[in-house]
Order: sequence, then C-alpha cells, then structure tokens
Amino acid sequence: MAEADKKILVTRPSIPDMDEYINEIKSIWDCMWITNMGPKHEELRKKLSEYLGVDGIEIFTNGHMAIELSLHALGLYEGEVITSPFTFVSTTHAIVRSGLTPVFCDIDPDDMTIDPDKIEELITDRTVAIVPVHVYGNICHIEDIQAIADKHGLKVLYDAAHTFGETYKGKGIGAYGDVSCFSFHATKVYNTIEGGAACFSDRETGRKLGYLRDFGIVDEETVDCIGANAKMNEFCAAMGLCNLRHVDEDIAKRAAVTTRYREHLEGIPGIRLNPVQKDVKSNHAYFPAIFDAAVFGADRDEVFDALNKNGIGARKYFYPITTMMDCYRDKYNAEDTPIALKISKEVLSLPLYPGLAAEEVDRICRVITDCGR
Ligand code: T4K
Repeated sequence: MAEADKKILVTRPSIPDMDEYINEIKSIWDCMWITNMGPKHEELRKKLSEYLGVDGIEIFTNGHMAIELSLHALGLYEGEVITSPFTFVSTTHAIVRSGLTPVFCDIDPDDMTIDPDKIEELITDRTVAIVPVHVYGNICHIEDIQAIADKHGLKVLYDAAHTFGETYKGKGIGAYGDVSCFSFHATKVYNTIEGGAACFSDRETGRKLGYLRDFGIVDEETVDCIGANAKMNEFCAAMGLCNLRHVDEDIAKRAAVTTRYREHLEGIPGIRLNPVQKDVKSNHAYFPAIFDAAVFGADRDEVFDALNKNGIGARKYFYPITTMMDCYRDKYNAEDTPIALKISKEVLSLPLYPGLAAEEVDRICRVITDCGR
C-alpha cells in the first residue's frame, strides 16, 4: 500500500521492540508470580514515583479505577462533587458510581479546564470535593482551585489522565491536590497496555488505596473496607517498565509533531489551537483544534468528514459533553455549561503520536486548509 493511502488514526500505542518486552517478562516464568503485587509491580511503582516526582503512588488496573477508589480512599461516599462535563465519561462515571452527585461547572474557554471563577457559586452545604480535569494535558488553575477548597474545607482530586510526565512550576503534576490520578491506557502518552495510578502525599490515603485495590484485604483474616479488584498484573507492569525507558524520547517526538502542526495551522483565521501554558512542561498528549465555522469557512464536522474521506481518523474528543450522554441527559441540562457545550461542537483532536511522520502532518494540514477555501 502506498504511504499516502495508509489510514492515519488519532493515535497509536507506544510499544517497545518485541525482544525488549520478551526479555522483561522472562523472569515471570522463574518466580511464577503473575499478579497480586508481584516484583514487576513493585519495581514499576518505585520507578514511577521517581519519574513523576511524587511522595506516594499506588498503581491500578486502569485509570478509571484509580479515580473511583481514590474517591473512596478520601472517605467520599455521599454529597456533591463539582466537576467538568468536558472530559472523557470516566470522570463522571467514577463520581456517580461512588454514590456521589456530580455538579457541573463550566470551563475556561482558553484552556478548557474547569473555570475557577464559576466554582464557588456551585458550592452548597452538601459539597464535599472538586474533581477538575487537566484536559488534553492542559493544567487546571491549580492555585485558585486549592484556595477555594481550603476556604470551604473540600477535597481536591485531579483527573490527571492526560498529564503523564508533566510538571507545573517545576513540580510533578501528580503532586498537586489531595490525589491525582493518571491513566496508562494504550492510547496515552505512556501505557502499561491498561493501567493507571493514584498519587498522594497523605500516608493514610495511601494505606487505604493499597487495601481498596485488593478487595479491602489487609491480611488473610482481615478485610478493612469494601474494596474492588483493581490490581495491575505483572505483564502490564513489565510493559510499563519497558515503556518508561522510552517515554522521554516519545515525548520529544510528540513535541516535533506538535511544532509541525503549529507551523501549518497557527494564525489561520477561524482555527484556534491549544494554548502553550506558562510554567508547564507539556507532554504533548493531544492536538485539539477549534474551528469557528463563520470565520474559517467550514465547521468541525465538515473538517472531520473531509479528513475521514482522506483516510485520516481525527476524533471529536470531547463531544458530546457528559451531560448530553443518554445516561445523564435526563438529569442535567447541557445548556448550564454553555462554553463547554459550544467548544465540544467545534473541537477536533488531530492525529498525534511519536511515529507520525512530518509528511503525514503536512497531508493532514493540507486537507484541513482546503476545507476552509
Ligand atoms: N479520565 C480521562 C480524562 C480520560 O481521558 C480517561 C481515558 C480516563 C479518565 C480513564 O482512564 P482509563 O480507565 O481508560 O485508563 C480512549 C481510551 O480508551 C480511554 O482510555 C481514553 N481516556 C479516551 C480519551 O480515549 P476511545 O473510545 O476513544 O478508544 P478507541 O478504542 O476508539 O481508540 C482510539 C484510537 O486509538 C483508535 O482510533 C486507534 C488507536 N488505538 C487504540 C487502541 C486501544 C490503537 O491503535 N491501538 C489500540 O490498542 O477511548
């Protein structure tokens, strides 16, 4: 198949050479320990703690369970949680499945994270926490959110699924809030096939998380709390150990792809690109572009269709917003967060992964700019 005919997907997982992975998993056959916090799990946990610059970390079977069990570890089983509807549905599901009630706050139109100026008006005597999302790897208004949480005695749990390896003001992003949760899904900057982590500094929170991800088991005769099975197995941990060796190189390649996109698309009337945030070391997780149809000459859906026709699989992350989904639409009004609603109809995540060639970026941008003519 000619290079130009190949389908380009929104992302492609980073995996090591097969030999590297085989070498990493060989020792599993020696010890016959394949899950339940084995040696690979422990090695990965320690290495991630160093890489991410966090005091405490527990690893999980996926990012969703990290969020859900972190809510439990923080003792949040009832009450209202202020959060963003502009996210992957996991954030909302984790809150609801924990018996909590999400209260949706609108987003900042520039970085698309929760708008701190709109949080306080949503606080009631039932509010127990704020769950902001560092969407696309854009860092939330951390200081403002913490000040509100401190003033009202609320917990802060960051959905940091998109921010692996990012720093804010020189500090690992996982070190902010009461807990920060990462996703290590195949589609993320760093993957363990499926996986996730919760970072914390409070030892008691860490102790609870350790039990919660293993049914609440403390020892063979003691079950401390009502937990789940959310343990990362040894084969996933081995993939994580391999991928950790290459993640910096991957992020550098992503940065080059991002630069190429910007060279083509920056300054085109009617196309708005993701902001470059001050004090943030970015991981270049996503490349969202926002289309203003009246100015650009084509709307998001027309661009999406044109890309598709050309074998380019962009994605409408994050459309629909969670309040528009069938399982939530009866309880919420999407119009209550007008900025999130508007952006969800205008935004498109363009393909971005380390192996995306410069010529492919050029082709994608040609299709986009042709739509505007
Ligand atoms: N919070 C936020 C803000 C999140 O974004 C996520 C996950 C979570 C929490 C929960 O974390 P996890 O529990 O998932 O660890 C994908 C991912 O499944 C999901 O992890 C991710 N967010 C979400 C944004 O994207 P889909 O439904 O778009 O995935 P899918 O299967 O359509 O894959 C997207 C593209 O990736 C495909 O077009 C091709 C490529 N791909 C995918 C897989 C799985 C591959 O090339 N190989 C693969 O193995 O949800």
